[in-house]
Amino acid sequence: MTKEQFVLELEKIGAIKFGSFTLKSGLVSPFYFDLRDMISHPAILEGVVDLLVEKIKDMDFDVITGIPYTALPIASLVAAKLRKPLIYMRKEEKAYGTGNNVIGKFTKGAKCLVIDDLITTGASKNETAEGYEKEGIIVKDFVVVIDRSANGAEELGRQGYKLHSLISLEEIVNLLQVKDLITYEKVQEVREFTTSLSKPAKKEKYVNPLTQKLLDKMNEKKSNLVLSLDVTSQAEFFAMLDKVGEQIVMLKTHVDIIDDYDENFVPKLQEYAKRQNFLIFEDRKFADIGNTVRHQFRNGIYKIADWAEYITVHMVAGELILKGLFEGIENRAAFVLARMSSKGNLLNETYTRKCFDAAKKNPQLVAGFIGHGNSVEDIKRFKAKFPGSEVLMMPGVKKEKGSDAMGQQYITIEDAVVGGADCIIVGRGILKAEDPGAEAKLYRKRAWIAYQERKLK
Ligand code: S5P
Repeated sequence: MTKEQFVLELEKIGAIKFGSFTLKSGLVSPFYFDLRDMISHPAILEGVVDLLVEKIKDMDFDVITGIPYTALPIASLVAAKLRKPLIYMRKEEKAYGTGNNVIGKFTKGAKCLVIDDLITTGASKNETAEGYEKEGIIVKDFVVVIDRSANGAEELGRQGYKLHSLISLEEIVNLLQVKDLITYEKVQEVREFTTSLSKPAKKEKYVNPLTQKLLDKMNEKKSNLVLSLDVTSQAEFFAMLDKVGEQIVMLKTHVDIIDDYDENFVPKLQEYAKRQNFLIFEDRKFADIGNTVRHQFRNGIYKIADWAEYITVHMVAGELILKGLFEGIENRAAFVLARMSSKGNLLNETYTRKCFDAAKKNPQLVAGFIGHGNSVEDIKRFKAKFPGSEVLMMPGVKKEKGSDAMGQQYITIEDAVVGGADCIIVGRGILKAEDPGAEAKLYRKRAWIAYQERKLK
């Protein structure tokens, strides 16, 4: 079957339609493609498989996958024809048993070619790649049957992937017009529609005032180093600040681990913050229902709301926790834990996406996200999905990659920042050094240089 015959067959079975269709987003589209029924037409199925085989047979890959559901049966036929192993990803992440989310046999480092039916914007393809990359599989190429996007290849290219397509929307409309199956006006309408999609309306980007405050302080102090001062006595706490306070843009506290906390602690901390010119961030990780976190933030011994401009929040209880925390309080904002650094943590991709959704709805309450990643690429993809201009704060950073005995995982200063960390959060890397002052200087210098270089790119 030729490409032209294939398109005409698709039109015949109603898989490609031109008219006026209201999409889920509310937009009215002049065309509608749905390739799901292709599998029930053996001649068409055979046709698309042959065309795909021809397209990819000389490409460099070890395994093939298809994105469920539409592309999976197609990918399995292609894999069999090319004598290449097929693998696929569960649609729901598995939370029990062996935890294997990829079905099929593969070796770590295998290059995987991903088949899908359509590409619209390219925005969702990297989620697929990310899932495989987490399992040690390398994804570089995507092959789609129809590219109906205006700039999908460009979008994927930005994320580090290459898009190949059997047929483009332009080819389809041209062919159908030649065959008198659609009018010239329709073709124009389609073109206008796709160009309008590729040019999102330019909006002034909202910047949370506390995000701005942090960015300003970073530039003023030429530091993106956040010290995690995890010590258990006031004496140690302030002795350490004497050594490193000048190097940091922000101090992260766990106030509840200080054995001899008393009413002198906060005023003294504030005096240091003013003198050494840093911001205060209490890493309290609020996670309860709105009414409870409201009190945990304002009341009790620590009265965190009185002195910490930035706090951490787990979104596990739902986004109304933000209302509970901040209602009636000004000049305070959250860093939402969208990913964690600890081994085996339960924050999966769906959870991360929900954190972004919650922030999108409450931009005035969220200054940034806490996140981590296992490589520069991994962090880049995570950061690319931030809903607005939030900052990425990254713990689990040391001079060398590694881990501790209690699940903490470290990546290097440069990997963190090149990937997208705006600030690095460092605890033991500095606290346990022989000369914490000198070590803080070194972390500060390396992180700041990496940050400047990233911004130049
Ligand atoms: O995912 C996370 C989130 C946070 S806020 N992983 C983390 O390690 N943290 C915090 O960063 C953690 O509570 C600790 O205070 C700091 C890392 O300390 P380090 O000694 O391992 O550098």
